[in-house]
Amino acid sequence: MSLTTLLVGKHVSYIQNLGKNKDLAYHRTTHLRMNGIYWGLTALHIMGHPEALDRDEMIAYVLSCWDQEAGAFGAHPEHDAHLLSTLSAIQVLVMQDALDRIPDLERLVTWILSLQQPSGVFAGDTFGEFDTRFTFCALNALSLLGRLNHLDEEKTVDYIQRCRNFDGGFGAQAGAESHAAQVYTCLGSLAILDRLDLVDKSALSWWLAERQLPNGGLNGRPEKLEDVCYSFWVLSSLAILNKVPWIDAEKLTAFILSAQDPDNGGIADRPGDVADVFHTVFGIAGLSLLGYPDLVDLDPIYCMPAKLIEKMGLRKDWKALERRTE
Ligand code: GRG
Repeated sequence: MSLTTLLVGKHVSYIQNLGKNKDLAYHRTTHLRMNGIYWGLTALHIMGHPEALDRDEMIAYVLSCWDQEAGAFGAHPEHDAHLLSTLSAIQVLVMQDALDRIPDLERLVTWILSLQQPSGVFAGDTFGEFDTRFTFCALNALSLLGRLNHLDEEKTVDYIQRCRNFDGGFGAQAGAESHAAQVYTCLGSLAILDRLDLVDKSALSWWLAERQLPNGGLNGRPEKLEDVCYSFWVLSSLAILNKVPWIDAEKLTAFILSAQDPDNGGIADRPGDVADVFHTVFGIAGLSLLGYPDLVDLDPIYCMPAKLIEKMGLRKDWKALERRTE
């Protein structure tokens, strides 16, 4: 079947149905539940259906994930706090205009800052794994909370610089291979801190543009397969660098649309695979940055509705493609 348009109605129902079927897969993904809510709600916002999920129920769920011992959010009730779920919880509360419902803002800020390591990188939780994903989560969260001024900026920027490679890209840790998703976290972090002057924009833009394969899809690093999620990690980075036109938009749009499930809705990593909410949001986010008709503008740094970020005074100097009208 040839898929040439975005099946908005199908994707809205797909997201609405996600929490309804409490099968084994549902229970096996509790560690991703808070992220899943953020992915679903963001996709709904970008498709122009922000009210398709029950607001009160969602806010109550987010608050039920507050880890009283740590002073931050877990992914599910009774789970330990983690930066990934904490950022998602904050993003959901921002989109639901309920940031003032955070049980203890001061403890939350203190917990986030406590995860910074002597090298400047952040850990995801108190148990130790660290990389630039968590640095980005910390910066994004502190920025949304209006508390960036509490950060040791020099130490933070210093570590990100150590993750930059000869090809212009960034890896997960100092010395690690360049990867498009890590480019997003490092570039997004530098953008939030207004330190894009430290980036080799030309080399990085070339490296990002070279992620497009002959079938139109993007990969995350050389010699790897295309995946719909890179439509966001790569395009958002190019938008920050004002270089989205370096991608063949028509071919990438066709690739993303071809990965939709025409029966049950949702978007998969690539055509023919099973859809999931992660690839659904990042496919739709990519389409928004490509100017796909009738979608809502997405802020590529915060991966949230652009208008909301602008209203909070956090808009930076990025550029997506003009929205088409046909
Ligand atoms: C607010 C959008 C947003 C994000 C928060 C958690 C985070 C910050 C960003 C995650 C960035 C990241 C590292 C995503 C992983 C993407 C991915 C599919 C990685 C797969 O890596 P490999 O090595 O796949 O399995 P490849 O494609 O290289 O074969």
